Amino acid sequence: MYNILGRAVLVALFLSFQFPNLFGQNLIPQPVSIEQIGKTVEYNDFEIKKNTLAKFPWIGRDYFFLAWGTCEKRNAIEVELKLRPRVLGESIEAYNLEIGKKITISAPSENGLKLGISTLKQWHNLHWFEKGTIPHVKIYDYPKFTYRGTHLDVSRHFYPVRFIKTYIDILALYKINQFHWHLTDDQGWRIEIKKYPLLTEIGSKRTETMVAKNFNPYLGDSTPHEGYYTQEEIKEIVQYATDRGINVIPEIEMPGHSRAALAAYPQFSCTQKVQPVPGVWGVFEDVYCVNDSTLEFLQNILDEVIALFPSKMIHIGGDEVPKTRWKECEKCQNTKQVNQLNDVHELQSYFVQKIDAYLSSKGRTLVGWDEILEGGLSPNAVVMSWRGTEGGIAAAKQNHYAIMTPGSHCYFDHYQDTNKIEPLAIGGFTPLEKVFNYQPVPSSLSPQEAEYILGAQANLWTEYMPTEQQVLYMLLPRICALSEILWVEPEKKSSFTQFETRLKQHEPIFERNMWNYRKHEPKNTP
Ligand code: TNX
Repeated sequence: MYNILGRAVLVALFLSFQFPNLFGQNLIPQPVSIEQIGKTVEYNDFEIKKNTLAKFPWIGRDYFFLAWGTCEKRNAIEVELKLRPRVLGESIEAYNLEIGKKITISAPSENGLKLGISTLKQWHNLHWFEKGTIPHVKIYDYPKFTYRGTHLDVSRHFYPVRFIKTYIDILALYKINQFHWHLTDDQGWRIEIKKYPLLTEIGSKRTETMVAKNFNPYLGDSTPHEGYYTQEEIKEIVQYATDRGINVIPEIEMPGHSRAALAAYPQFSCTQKVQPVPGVWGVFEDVYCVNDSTLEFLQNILDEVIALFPSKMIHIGGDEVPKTRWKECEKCQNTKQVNQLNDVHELQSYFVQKIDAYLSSKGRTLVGWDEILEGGLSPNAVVMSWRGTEGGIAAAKQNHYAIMTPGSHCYFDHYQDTNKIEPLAIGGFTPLEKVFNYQPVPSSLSPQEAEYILGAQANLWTEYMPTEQQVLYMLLPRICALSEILWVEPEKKSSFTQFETRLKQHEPIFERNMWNYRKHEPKNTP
């Protein structure tokens, strides 16, 4: 008996060793179910029929050929896409993918179809070099969380449209469905606003940037840094992301982190002093002055933002707002008095509530960093919890939606290793395994409260990422770990070692695409 069992185990081990790559078992994130039917498919290239292309115009020719990189069709396999009814209680993002004599993707929504395409694309990226017969498989898949986000700060450093598309390609490959675009901050305003041209004429340029961490004594690089996206470019990016199943959430920072805007329009600050766009990092005391004319200015900006971004969620920042100026400002004190506010925290809350009411009147939902909890949470606000998980917990307990992005696990501007050769980063320590072990739903929440945790997000603040290559190095491969925890139910999650094995097979994808990445060295390698 022992012998037979032993043999069976050995055979099983041998088989899994022989075919570690087959049947989609190297996919990230791991699908909910993969069923193998038999060996049938001779696979070379795929062909999407013209009528399918007509029905789903977002699979344009470019996208298709980009995805599969082929011109010649030898033994082309037909790809068919089908919208099907949603099964009761099923995730709207579910999809079925069958790789057989033909490839069929069916889903209850277009986003489901796009997720199926993403799996197919990843699978092909992993296997394109293997010729021959592959097993007939059926995948049924859906995500654990509806909000699977990644952020990018383009204020501290600006990156061109081409790079933003690459970034989106990577997010789509790993089924991230929310791109949080941090478009404004102290060091640069990066979105064209037609009504206020100085925002970009003045606010998108700084004369220089601090070298490394030379705060004191200050050392600048004497190199101007500038850039912004025109409204046409924004539309192009939004379309590009939408085609790949990604929603773009714009962030317009207020009332803090607003020095670039105030450099252009100092009349909306408390002191009205003209100050340049800073090239040094930090939190600045000059913020928007809380009065009606500032609110009108910001609402006009939001009007243009809303017209460009179909996203239901609009992020208004709200973080790190020193109250120094407000305490001494006549206008702010007047606003406080007229509205019977007790302190400056309530003044911040008043400000956020005004913006919340405005966005709500336009059918949008306000998202803000967890400081928006201070002084009372605005009725419809969604909280992005960054200073730990407490903000998310507090929001959920007040029946508000929350997105988890704690510095401890989701800050991809933190170091990935303690070694001395890592490129300069802001600080912290967030290695791959830590991201993989993150569980977005805090254990202190009841099952009902847990429903308010929409998901999680990685943040890439770019103070210390002056180049595209550095951004990618910080993103890859940690985004793969985030993707896994946002998609897979915790009880079905693989071991970290198994994840490492899968990840190794993704490195050639990064290399072929010339995406810079941090090579992961599994600890258990002999
Ligand atoms: C805090 S996270 C900030 C950013 C910085 C980041 C650096 C947040 C809402 N505010 O302004 O870039 O730390 O890690």
